[in-house]
Amino acid sequence: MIGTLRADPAWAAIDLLSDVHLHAAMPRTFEVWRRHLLTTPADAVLMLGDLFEVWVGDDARFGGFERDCADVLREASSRRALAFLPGNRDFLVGDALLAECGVRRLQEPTLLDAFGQRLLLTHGDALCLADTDYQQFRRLVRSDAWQHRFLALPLAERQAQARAMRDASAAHQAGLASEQWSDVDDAAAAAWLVDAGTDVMVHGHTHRPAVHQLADGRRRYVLGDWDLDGSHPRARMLRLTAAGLAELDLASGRA
Ligand SMILES: [Mn+2]
Repeated sequence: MIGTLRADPAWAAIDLLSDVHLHAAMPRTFEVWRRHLLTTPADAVLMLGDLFEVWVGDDARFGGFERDCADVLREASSRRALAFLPGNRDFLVGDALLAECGVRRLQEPTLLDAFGQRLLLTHGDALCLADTDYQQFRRLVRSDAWQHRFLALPLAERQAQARAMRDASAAHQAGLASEQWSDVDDAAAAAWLVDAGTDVMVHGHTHRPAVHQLADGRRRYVLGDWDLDGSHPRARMLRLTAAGLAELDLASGRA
């Protein structure tokens, strides 16, 4: 089931970003994200998953770092349209957070119709088919039964379990060469594009920003992750206007 988002006729620019991985231990990343949401010249900001490093339930929004993030979303949504499509880290973002903060939820995937262009937006993890362990895990944690059980746990217990999952995932990735990291399956991406009736996909998740040319003139744009706290500062995103997609990197001041 493909969602749709039709740009408001008054809009002139739409920002597309993903994989900000907001986390209390990354204050510079938070600050650049905050400033961008509040000051971008774009009329809309579409956040395509893994906005948060982890989200264990909307009850976390009442305190600490999560509250700071919610405050930014609420203020930014009073200035421009915001939308969120869930990633593998933050698929538990619920309607309570989004409604309170004025953020529209996007279906996975969503067909964006803007400025005479049609782009299929997805986080990207559902297309990493070679990682069959992950796909099995994804089916489990996206099930209503699992989510119902998990969200019934005390907040501290959910946070502890999420930390353990992050550590296990980092340990798994550390044991692989970068070319072994899972990537989007081009044939599956092309099939999604055929279904959606368009030629251009934008996704994140893999942290490997690029433009891939697929067969029959189709293209797959990959968003980058954000990290302004580490040794390789980066905050890449795409801006869609009537002229097409343009790359920006907030870390280099070219935005
Ligand atoms: Mn991801």
